[in-house]
Amino acid sequence: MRIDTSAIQKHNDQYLSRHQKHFDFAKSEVGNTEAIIKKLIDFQVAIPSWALGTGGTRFGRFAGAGEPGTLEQKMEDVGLLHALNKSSGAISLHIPWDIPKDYSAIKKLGAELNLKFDAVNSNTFQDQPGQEQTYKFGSLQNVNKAIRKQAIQHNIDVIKHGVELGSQSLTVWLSDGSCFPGQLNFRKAFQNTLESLEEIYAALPADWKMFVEYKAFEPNFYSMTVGDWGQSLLYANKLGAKAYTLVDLGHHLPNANIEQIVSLLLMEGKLAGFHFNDSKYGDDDLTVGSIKPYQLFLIFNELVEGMDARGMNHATDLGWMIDASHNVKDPLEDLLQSVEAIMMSYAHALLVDRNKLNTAQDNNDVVAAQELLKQTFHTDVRSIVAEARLRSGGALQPLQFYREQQLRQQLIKERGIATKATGL
Ligand code: PSV
Ligand code: MN
Repeated sequence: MRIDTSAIQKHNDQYLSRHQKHFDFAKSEVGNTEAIIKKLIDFQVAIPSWALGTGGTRFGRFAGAGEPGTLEQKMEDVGLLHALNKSSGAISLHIPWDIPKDYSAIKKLGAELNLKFDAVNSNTFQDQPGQEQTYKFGSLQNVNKAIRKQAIQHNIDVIKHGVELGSQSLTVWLSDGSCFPGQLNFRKAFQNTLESLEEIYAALPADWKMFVEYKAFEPNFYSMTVGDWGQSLLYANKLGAKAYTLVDLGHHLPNANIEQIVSLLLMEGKLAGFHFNDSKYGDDDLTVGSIKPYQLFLIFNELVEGMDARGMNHATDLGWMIDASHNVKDPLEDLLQSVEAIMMSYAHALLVDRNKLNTAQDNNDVVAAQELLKQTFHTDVRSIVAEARLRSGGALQPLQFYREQQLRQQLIKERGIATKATGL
């Protein structure tokens, strides 16, 4: 399904005068709106191909309706999001859930929908039908060389798919680890993993990056072989200049100071980018900004500070992606909410008065520093984000538009109620 641009125009006309009032007020409150809007327009957040269907838990899955049943339909869903918010101009494929059968047709569709192909993701956390070796006891870490070889080859195949589509990075997330004390020799597991990653790294094209994603627990519950940012950074440093640490917000132990992790990874030039989501307990994969919006702002504050310190391009130098699961919501509505939360946090971070903050920090003025961040966080930036969308041709109120136009009902008409998107 493609969105009729005249419908967006009509929607915008309806909300324009109200928006203008809010935007005029924001402009009077905030000094550098034009510079912020320019940055917001450039900023794109990739949508993972596995987030377009209804998610589930280990207790079950309550299917949605009108889910995308093919890669083409998943791309159309991302195209729909992008048409509405103009900030979702990339898709990230998980292999083998979404193996492109006809590269040129998929590339053509991507171009029609204005979508880029973000990082490709390998999957050695599940066995696939017909697969020779099992990953039950790990993949790249496995004590059995034949299993490691199979997992290495899979990652190299994923790179090949990505090259065909114009991706430029490989994300490796390993479920490898152990469930019980004594099960694994930690050092051997690390060394096997490193050697395996080295072989994959050697197959990276010159202009590619490798993102090493860490996770504290699940599905292994005693140890994870890439369990935290320290371990990921060890691998990235040992692998070389093209390897980086990827932060997924849900992959930490409770109360971890993620903003500090981000700051130090940026300082080391080793931050790959983000998988955004939110959580209350563990890897809950909830809508971005739904539980801890202040933390999200603090993370963006460090991102902007750290990227500017290194002269980095906010839009292109790191990989930005949502990695969430929608168990009780329409995935497209959830993704619209998530992208909006990301754009708001980014806008807030751009608003921070760096000189004032630096002065407060240099003078040990704790209250001034804290107040500055708090006041910035409480500034209403919704109309600034909406203005960026408007100028790019998106909808002033994407979620409202989605509901008013009954887009899910249209998708159900096209696809039926029984289609099932691939993924977990
Ligand atoms: C693992 O929990 C993860 O965050 C990794 O990024 C996976 O590739 C993704 O979720 C999909 O299951
Ligand atoms: Mn992730």
